[in-house]
Amino acid sequence: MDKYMQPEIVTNIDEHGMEAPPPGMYDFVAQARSGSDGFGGVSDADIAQFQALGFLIVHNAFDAREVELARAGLQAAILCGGDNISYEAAARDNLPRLSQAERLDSVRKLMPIIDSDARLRQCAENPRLLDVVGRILGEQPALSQDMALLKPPLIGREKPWHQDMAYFDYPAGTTIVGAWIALDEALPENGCMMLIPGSHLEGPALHWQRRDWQICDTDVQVGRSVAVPLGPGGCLLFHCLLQHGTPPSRSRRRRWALQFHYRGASVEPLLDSAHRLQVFGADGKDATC
Ligand SMILES: O=C(O)CCC(=O)C(=O)O
Repeated sequence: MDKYMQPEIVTNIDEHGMEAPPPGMYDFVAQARSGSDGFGGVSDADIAQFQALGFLIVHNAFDAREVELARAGLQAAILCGGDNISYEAAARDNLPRLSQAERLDSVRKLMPIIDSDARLRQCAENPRLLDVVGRILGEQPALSQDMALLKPPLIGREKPWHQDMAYFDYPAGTTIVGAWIALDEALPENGCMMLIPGSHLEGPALHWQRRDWQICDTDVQVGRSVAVPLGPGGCLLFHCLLQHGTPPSRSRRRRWALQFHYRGASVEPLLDSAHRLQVFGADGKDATC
């Protein structure tokens, strides 16, 4: 059908009653594939690329055995059923009736994770990862947040476009490095990362409470968006002001990932969110969404 003949979309509520992103929110102009091979292959030019573009891809950052251990750790943490687990809305009402296999494909997020299983802590404390993050930060890294982000087949929702710094309470100018580690192949169709190269140099964007705490859909420059497909064990390192998000899953393939955030060890968090909300929130500003 000619695209101009398509019926007007009258609702953006998906079949699970959740608000879906507007069409085109996760279109992309390119796929970023070039990166270093292993943390040991990260050169000074790669670190300079991180500073210029706000991200760095490390393929094969974790080997197959390390990925298997992390998956097993995550599986054990899910089946323990701790209160660090958030489920996809589409599965929440059915939890008591789900088999173990179905339960594994109903989880959206676990946070925190490193105290749930030693195999997950080992990923966060991987010396090769810490060495590269330390080179980016210019000082010894300290872990400031740890989580697992799961995109269950077909029901995995989007993570709307945002900047991670809009979630963190640190003094202005603090750099936090995110490490997003794929435990499955991550592709556009099962929810790989999408990002806007260089957007970390454009400063804080206003965030709004909409489908999530997010950048206004109409403020996202989708025409600059780049998808970052990764193989299992691949790692995306990214700056805390880089605009990014992940699309809903439209695939039968699960997408599990770990995400760790590191600050410089000398940086102390702020005691409340007043500064963050003043910078990233719209209150008192002449802005609409
Ligand atoms: O893994 C995802 O789906 C979203 C990750 C992300 O952007 C975040 O949690 O900040």
